[in-house]
Amino acid sequence: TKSQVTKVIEYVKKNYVKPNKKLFGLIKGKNVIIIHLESFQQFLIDDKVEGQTVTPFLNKLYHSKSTISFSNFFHQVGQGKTSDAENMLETGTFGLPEGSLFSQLGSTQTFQSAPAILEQKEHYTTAVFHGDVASFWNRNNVYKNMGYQYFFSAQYYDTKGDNSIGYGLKDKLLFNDSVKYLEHLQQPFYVKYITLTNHFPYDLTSEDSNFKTPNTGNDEVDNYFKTANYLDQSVAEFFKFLKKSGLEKNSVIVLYGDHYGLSNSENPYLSETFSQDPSHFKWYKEGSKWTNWDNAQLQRVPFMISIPGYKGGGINKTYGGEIDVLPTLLHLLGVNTSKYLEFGSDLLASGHKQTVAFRNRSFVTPNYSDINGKFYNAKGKIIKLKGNLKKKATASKKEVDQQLDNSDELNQENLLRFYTPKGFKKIEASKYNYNDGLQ
Ligand code: GP9
Ligand code: MN
Repeated sequence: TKSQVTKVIEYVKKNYVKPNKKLFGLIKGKNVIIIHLESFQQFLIDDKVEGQTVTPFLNKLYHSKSTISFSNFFHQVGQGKTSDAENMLETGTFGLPEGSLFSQLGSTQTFQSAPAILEQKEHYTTAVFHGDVASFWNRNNVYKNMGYQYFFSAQYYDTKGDNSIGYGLKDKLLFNDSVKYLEHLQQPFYVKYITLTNHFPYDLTSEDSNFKTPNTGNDEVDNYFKTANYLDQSVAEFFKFLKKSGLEKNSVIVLYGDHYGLSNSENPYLSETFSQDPSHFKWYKEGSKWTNWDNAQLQRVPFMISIPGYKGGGINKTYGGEIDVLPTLLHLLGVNTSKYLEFGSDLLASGHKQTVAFRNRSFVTPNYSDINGKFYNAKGKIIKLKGNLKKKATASKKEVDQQLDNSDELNQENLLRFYTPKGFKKIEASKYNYNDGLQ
């Protein structure tokens, strides 16, 4: 109702963080290519197993001066997994406390999402490329409500036989076989590639990879490195195409990991690989009892903004998460976000608060974390809260609860029906037809 939306607008206004003046509009008018790295965790960057560098291309990109890379960026998904990550990045709101917002609300939800904002404000063409069927996570309906103009899903590619594995088309083929569509999109375009091959249980044939896996005794953990290496090769091939085609000159490539690949129950097996590259896992005391704080350290995922030709990049240690991507990206594109109801804030702005809320209301900050109700210091030691620290931790907990409560209210009550930012035109889902054979 109207009074509920007024309350949420008040909350968002109070927490709005102004853009970084120097960087606002840095990449205005460039093509934006989002690469969704399926189940890709940050620890893979710069990791080595069995004497092999797991992701050589992404490592180079991460350390490049033309990339703004984040080293303390966390996923914030719930049970919606990939669809929660998509929801956060496209709308600046969290997924739901249970289930998937895409599945439960996506067919009838009012969005004010990135593709619509960029088409209306900056005349972008918008498209998604994904090798699974259009109906997975109800995407065919959600994307029309988000205002995506095109959705090149499975039926646009030859997914037969060995071309697919797991949920669909292999990543190298997704990037390769989508070129014929990409090159016909009117520029500037905002496109998203959702990869698939690095997905549980991380199957991959020996024709597609000769990466030597470790021997932890857990198949998923061992195979995870192989499919991550394959994904790295897929992205490398795509960047080669962007360079050769000349597209890279006026494009920005945003890469993010959508959520963890290995679950908490598999992490102790994973920790057996740490001794192969101890400098990479400095936070872990060899042989120490594995704790929930250790699990939290592994919830980091990459967030990299590759700006070919830019020299001002570097590794940014700011603590943040997927909820912060939309305001960060829109500001870089020169779009004012103060009127949109977004619950994160620009990671490049001085006013950004470094409290990262997980969907289950645990949270991490640079100095302390609340993981499932236990408090840890920055080194992972359980601490008793008292005095000033207790005050700060209580304030952080309140911040997390308010951020999630307001986002949940907006989504569960579909409050954007009652609030249209000045200058924003409501999205007309009926305008879009993805020729996917679905209704
Ligand atoms: C399939 C894929 C699912 O379309 O996106 O990924 P998940 O949600 O299982 O991480
Ligand atoms: Mn996923």
